[in-house]
Amino acid sequence: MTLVEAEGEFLDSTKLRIPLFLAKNVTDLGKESNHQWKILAVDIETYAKNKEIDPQINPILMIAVYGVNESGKILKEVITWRKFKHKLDYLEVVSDEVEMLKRFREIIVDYQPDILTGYFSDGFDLPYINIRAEKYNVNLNLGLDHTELQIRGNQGMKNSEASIPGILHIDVLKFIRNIFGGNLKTDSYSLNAVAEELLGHKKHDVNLDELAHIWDNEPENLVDFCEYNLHDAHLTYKLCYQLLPDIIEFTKIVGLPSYDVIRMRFSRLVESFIMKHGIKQNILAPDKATGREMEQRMTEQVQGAFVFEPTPGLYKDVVIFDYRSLYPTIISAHNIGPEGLRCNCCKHNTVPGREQFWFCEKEKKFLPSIIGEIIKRRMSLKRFIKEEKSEGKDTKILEARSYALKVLANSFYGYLGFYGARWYSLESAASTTAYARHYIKQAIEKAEENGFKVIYADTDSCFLVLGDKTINDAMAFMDEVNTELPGEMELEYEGYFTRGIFVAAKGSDKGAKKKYALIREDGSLKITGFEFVRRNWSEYAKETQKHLLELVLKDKEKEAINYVKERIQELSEGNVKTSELILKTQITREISQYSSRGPHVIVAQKMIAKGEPVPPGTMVAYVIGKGSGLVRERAGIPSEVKEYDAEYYLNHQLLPAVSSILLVLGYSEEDLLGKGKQTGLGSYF
Ligand code: TTP
Ligand code: MN
Ligand code: MN
Repeated sequence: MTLVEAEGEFLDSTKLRIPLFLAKNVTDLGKESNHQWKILAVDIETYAKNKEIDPQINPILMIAVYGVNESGKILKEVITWRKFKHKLDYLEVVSDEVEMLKRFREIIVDYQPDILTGYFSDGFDLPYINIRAEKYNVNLNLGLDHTELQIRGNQGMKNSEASIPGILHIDVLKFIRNIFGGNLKTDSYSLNAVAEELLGHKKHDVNLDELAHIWDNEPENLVDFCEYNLHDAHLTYKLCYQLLPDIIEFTKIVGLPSYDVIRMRFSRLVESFIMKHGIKQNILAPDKATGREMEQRMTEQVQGAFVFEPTPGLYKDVVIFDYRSLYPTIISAHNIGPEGLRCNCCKHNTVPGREQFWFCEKEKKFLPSIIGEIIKRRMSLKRFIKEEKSEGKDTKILEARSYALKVLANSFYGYLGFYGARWYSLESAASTTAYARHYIKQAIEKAEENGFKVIYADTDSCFLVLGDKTINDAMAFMDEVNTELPGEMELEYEGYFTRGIFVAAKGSDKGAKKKYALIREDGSLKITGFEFVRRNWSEYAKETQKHLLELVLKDKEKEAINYVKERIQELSEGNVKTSELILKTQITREISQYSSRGPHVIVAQKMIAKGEPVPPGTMVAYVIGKGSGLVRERAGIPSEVKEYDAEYYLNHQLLPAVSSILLVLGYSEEDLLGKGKQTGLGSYF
């Protein structure tokens, strides 16, 4: 993925679709290649009555391709084999499925893309196409050496991988799922959700469940599906085009072909990264463990991070500091790794709290020396993001890249303690967290010495209350910590918040960990751990919680209490739309295999009885209806529930969503429901 210069000669290439060059000498010019990649995206729609996906039985109905060539010309086409009246200029209607497959082959061979892309094309589009082509003996010799599309993996389509010799196949979903997705807010990696978040694209929805019926009975209505098909190919193209710089970045860092990089998880990416540098530095890779040793490793654990328990309450003027790339900078600064462990020369240099371990101080060792590259890349990227942001540019994708680099760097730590690692070193992993605990405790101590009250700390961050001090004082404290830190270690200022709330853990008066909400001067919120980020809560409960947090953080306590009272009243009087009360649970196996019948299983059975299939993976939506008997038996399909069970929603959704927050204000559930004696803010009314 960089520019190289090659000397050599052209050979006879009649057996190839491209020229053949034998390079005798290749020199890396160390420059970015400005090659314009020719990308072709593909997407298929299949016949699936009752959501049944079976490539042996069900035909492909349409295939869409979308690409842009070197001179900017767009190729967009949908091929189908059902004749109907239409005015679509991109639609090609052929006589049957066989002709469609042949035409698909022809397009790819003519177009000769550098990259063929799809969304889950490893596990759906390409294996499906392949199975259909095999069935009809259509030769899919797409490779630049005339070889066929290759599908690897024999545990069914979902787990397969598709490749074409000479053409890079990028399954965008694989890259998102393995490397890029962690930073996304969406909890679904569907094409629509990902495109919406990364590209800001609006949905183009059709009901795919109807496609088979329309294909059979109302072909004149196929237009929408063709549009949809092309739209998906187009979105996939855009995602691939936009993410390609990131894929290339990772390819360069890790030193493996892009094809492999996007299909790997972080633990393997890290090892490849290490091996790449090992080759450069002439370092022999240790063998992997086997047998007993492997089993032994699997039982071992290290002590984790330090968390400072918060005291529930509402705080003013909160400042957060957080160490930048903490574990990676510790590994680098303290030369952590198997090679420097318990050297003969530095016995005095023991790890805080782990006096049986020490690492060499004299000579920088292999592992800690290479992690710096990732830290530096991320640092410069973060600077760039800041610049772009200040110019008002969208930095979503850059931030996802920064996040991916962060995870890659953090995976070093996980790797050291991972039983399958070549450079396994439990002592090193344990020492990394020991140093981390040491450094966060040190920051807390310093903060207190400087007169700040520390209200919370987790792993590498600490939350201070300014009190009678200023932000400048806090910055001075940070500088003081930083002057004493080794290497690239640095405590960073994360932000100032006008207010923050910490709530009690369930059934306890102690503060919950990793659960708080803060508000910035501009009114934006930073919320961690509250229920409204989870999906088994109704929109109504989530919305109430979020709005309540906002009011409380904006110092509108009286309004907050009134708001909750209004919501309770509205809910109790049956005035909430059932669409806001929908609960969702995913079905993970065949319904017949469920022994316990939760509400989602009961509703799934109702759906099946109505002729609507519920295969594993379906998200079942339901509402708890009013009536007598068990709650789960009153769960119904949302559109069929006339009256919801207000008491259920009050006790299991609304109150649990708000009570811990109100407790901080000195208000109990009884107070709200007007039952017991009012305390605390009750005096306002
Ligand atoms: P973070 O502060 O989230 O990460 P960071 O310090 O590496 O990077 P940043 O510059 O964005 O602050 O977490 C602190 C440490 O916790 C991190 O260095 C390693 C560990 N950690 C993991 O092991 N796995 C994870 O998924 C995360 C988020 C952190
Ligand atoms: Mn950090
Ligand atoms: Mn942190």
